[in-house]
Amino acid sequence: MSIKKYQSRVESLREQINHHNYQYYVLDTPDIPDAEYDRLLRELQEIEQAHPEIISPDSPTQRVGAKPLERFSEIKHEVPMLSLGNAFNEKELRDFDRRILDKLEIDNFEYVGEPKLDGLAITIMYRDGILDYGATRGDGTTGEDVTQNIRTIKTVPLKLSGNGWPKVLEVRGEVFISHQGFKLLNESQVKKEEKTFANPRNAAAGSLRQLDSRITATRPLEIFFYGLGKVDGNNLSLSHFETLKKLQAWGLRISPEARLLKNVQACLDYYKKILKVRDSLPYEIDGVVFKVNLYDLQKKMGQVARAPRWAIAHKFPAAEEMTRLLSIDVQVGRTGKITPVARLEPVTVAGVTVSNATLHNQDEIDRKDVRVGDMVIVRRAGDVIPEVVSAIKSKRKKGARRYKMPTSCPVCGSDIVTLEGEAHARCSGGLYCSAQRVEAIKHFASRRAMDIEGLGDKLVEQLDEKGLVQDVSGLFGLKLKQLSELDRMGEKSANNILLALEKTKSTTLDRFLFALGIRQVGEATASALAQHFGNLDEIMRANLESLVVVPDVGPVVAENIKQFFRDRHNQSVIRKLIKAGVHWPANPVKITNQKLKGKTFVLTGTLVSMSRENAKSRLKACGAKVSSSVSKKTDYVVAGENPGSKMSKAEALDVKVINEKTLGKMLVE
Ligand code: I6G
Repeated sequence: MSIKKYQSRVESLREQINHHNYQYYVLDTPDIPDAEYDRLLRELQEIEQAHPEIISPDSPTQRVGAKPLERFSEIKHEVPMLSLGNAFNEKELRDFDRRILDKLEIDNFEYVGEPKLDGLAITIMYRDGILDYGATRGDGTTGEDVTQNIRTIKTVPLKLSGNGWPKVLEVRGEVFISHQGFKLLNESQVKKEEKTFANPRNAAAGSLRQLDSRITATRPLEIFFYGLGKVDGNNLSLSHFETLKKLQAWGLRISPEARLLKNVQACLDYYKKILKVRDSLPYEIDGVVFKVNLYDLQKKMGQVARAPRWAIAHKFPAAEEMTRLLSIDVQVGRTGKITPVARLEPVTVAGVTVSNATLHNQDEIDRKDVRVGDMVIVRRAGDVIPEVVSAIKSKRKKGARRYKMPTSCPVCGSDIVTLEGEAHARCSGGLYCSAQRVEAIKHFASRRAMDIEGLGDKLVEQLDEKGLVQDVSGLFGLKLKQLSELDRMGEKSANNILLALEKTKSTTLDRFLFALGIRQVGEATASALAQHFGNLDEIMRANLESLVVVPDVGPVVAENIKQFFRDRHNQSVIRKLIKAGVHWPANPVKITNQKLKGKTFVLTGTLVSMSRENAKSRLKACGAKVSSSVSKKTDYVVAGENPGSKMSKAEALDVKVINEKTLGKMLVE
């Protein structure tokens, strides 16, 4: 065959195969027999083998996997990958709808409903219609580069079909394995005498995170696309539903169950309908997702922490099973919280083997009257920790005794105390208790906190057992020799840990605050604190009054923050961390928009929640002017404690006077 001839044959074969892939995988309506499809693919493979120079990365033959990787590299998501808030019942869904109605002040808008697959979120970037890379969700900001694996998924086009796609198109979806795929995969694992998977989700996760993509290529991974990341070069559409239709036209498989719904009642009907057909769907779902359809409205709703305010997952009821309660142990958490854990005869609940479940606290155990030896009902809901729901008293053996929690910590022997108003008991050992110490270090090193690569839970446990770290600051004093003498640790890995520690010294105030592990201070609160105060000193010095001004911080959280920073030991750890070189940019106040542009503020009296300098720089960051005297041109006078004459002048000139709390809100909203 002449070069020209086989080139045109190759093009024709690729086109035909792509067309049949689209019919088969996206539309679910194959238009040729399998044998004919196989013949076309084989012919293309043969020509490409004979002329390797014509192989292109988007050829349909290029899905077989590539050389194994040593590790995945990281990919930063330009548009963060959010997670979804949950509604567990009708009321919570109606509350969600009400929040939207109130905020948008309209009473007529549509939703889109889609099933929520029990899989893994991924993002795929297409540039000029060609698959560029694929990444896992990771912590929402940074994921792992799993391009080689994504390329092996037959339902992922290597090249988009049709036309009109934007130059840069990042699409998001859920990777999963169907019930049938799971069954065949486990049968094949048994045949190969390899480990079987507990459920389709684990199988999908294990397959997607395979370093050897040739193995991934043998796994029955599938995908549904449900949204967008970064899009450039073309205005895609005005609504989510239109986007879904476009994605489908470009060969990206969307859920066949996606529906446009006219109001919250239609959402509730949709939920019931999908719940009814749940067991007959070929894949596992754990609820449905509702999204406001119009992008304009989505934009107006915005997001809170890491979840959009315009979307929600309405979860299906949890699965429940019966099993025997063998014993009750207590676990000590990072903050000393004591949790009774039920050790159970293993039972499969919604596809997952459960042998431990939480009993929450002594009150719950008393209320449910759960006793060792009882047959109990265990519930598992999605990714939530399984719990013991109730005991079957009719099956209780004679002599079964009520359970009482120990009065001293099983790890350090300190007293267990229950503070007034708290449901949970706590070990009073503080960082003397190795369980708390270890958990605090694990948290500090974790991905969302300081993100110390390679410093996993097992390693932290070893460091503690060998007495190598007394608190988190000790990590930065570790020596190569100490690390390389640990189990399963060579000099190279030890060196990598030291490099990772060095790297994490350069951090952000948000991360650092979260990493400290202050009770009830999650990522969102840590961020709010960093943004509000601007620097650590002010947070450490803040009193309760000034803390409660911060969004997300109520009196209990404020008390926790205050107590944490009042503690001498914590102060000393922070000093040691800073001395070791941990640092962050001086002022993380984000100049994100100019929402107060053109407004003039005057400050009077003593501000308690932030220093005057900080208030000024934050106002300026938002585009406002800060003036020292009140005039007719002043828009707001901020009155702190003991305001001076500026306050009376403001009143005389009819200038609006606001308090610090209102100022705090204006700065962050
Ligand atoms: O995790 C998810 C599953 C399904 C989603 C999602 C979804 O839509 C059908 N949509 C969004 C916007 C997000 N997560 C953040």
